[in-house]
Amino acid sequence: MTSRRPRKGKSAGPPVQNGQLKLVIIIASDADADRLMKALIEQGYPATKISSTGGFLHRGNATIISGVEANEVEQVLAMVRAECHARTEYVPVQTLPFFGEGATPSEPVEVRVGGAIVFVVSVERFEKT
Ligand code: 2BA
Repeated sequence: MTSRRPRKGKSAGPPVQNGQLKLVIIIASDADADRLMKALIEQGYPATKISSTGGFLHRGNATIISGVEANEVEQVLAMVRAECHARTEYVPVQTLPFFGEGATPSEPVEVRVGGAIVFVVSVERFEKT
């Protein structure tokens, strides 16, 4: 994979417009997100990690946002696929939001954990002040 570094001259100049800039929003488990952050920064991609919480499992996860050029999105997605692996886990049904609607308390429920949820959105305007 080709490295993107160094990111010279990005802090100056006019705002980027016309959809050339994409915001990649990645929701991942904390462990996967730490590795992904390290990989992104090593490869020269800007990234911000925000602590977040999954609505279903109520577990802490991480949301990474990375603003990149449109032609860099696929490289970022490749890194996400390399670092974030989905697996299944059994969780006690009592911890889930639907507990009480006919579920048997003793039955653990299989859920997908890890992996990543990714949104790619066009950025209307980017400005650094
Ligand atoms: P959670 O909402 O805590 O969901 C954790 C995992 O539980 C999900 O993994 C999914 O496998 C399962 N799950 C979620 N809702 C379910 C339901 N109604 N019934 C059965 N199983 C359910 P992922 O799909 O990989 O999602 C991981 C985390 O990504 C989510 O954590 C949430 O924080 C975020 N996420 C997923 N889809 C999203 C979306 N469309 N918009 C915003 N955030 C999303």
